[in-house]
Amino acid sequence: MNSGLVLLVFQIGLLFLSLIRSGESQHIADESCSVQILVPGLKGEPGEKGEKGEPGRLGKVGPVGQPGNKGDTGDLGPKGENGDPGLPCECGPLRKVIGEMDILVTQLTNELNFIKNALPSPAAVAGVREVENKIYLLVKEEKRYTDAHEYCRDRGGLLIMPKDEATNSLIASYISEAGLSRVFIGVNDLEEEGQFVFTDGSPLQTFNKWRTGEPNNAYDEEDCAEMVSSGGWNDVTCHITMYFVCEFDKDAP
Ligand SMILES: [Ca+2]
Ligand SMILES: [Ca+2]
Repeated sequence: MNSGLVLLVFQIGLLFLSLIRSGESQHIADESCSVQILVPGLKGEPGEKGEKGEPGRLGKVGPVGQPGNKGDTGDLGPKGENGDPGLPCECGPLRKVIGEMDILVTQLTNELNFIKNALPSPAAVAGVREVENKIYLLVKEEKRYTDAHEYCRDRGGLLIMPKDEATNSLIASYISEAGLSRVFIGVNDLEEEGQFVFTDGSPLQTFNKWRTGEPNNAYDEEDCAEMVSSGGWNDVTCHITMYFVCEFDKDAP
């Protein structure tokens, strides 16, 4: 029991005794005897808000997070700069060799085709003669002029056309070495009497090798030509048969 409460009880006792002693009514007039009851007062007004406190200490480091999703593909980059100029090609010699080989292959192919086409049988041919751009073939089969012409043409050639002294001499030696006396050559005046032309249609211009007194168009029927072993020419009938010489261009396909 605290002192306040003891004082209260004591004062209440004194009051009770005085009431009995005065015998008066319950009116309490003596201020000195007023009752003082000590009870807690009403709650006061709240104080003003305090200042903001100091920042707290750093928290603990958190756990490692989950991996993020893959990002989108980036945009196309800008065009790069032009490269440096290339070095000069040093394959000129190689190209030259290849070019020479191409020429050689073409020549061999042509000659092989010629051999396959032109040689009916080894016994029928007395061998071939060759110059820079021509191959000459003596065919030891007796044929009429037009048949001899077709024989050569079917194999990619023509009856021999001696258009200069060198060619004429070559063919003449070819004939004599084969032991022959005459062959058909590609000269005729079938189109117009007296106007001799080569079998390619070109006229005889600066060169011919007519023997003395020829062409004489004997019996009015000599429209074809032969070469004798001396190299001289003579017009003869086209209907007789004899050996003949074909010529082939090496450049022909
Ligand atoms: Ca004639
Ligand atoms: Ca004649």
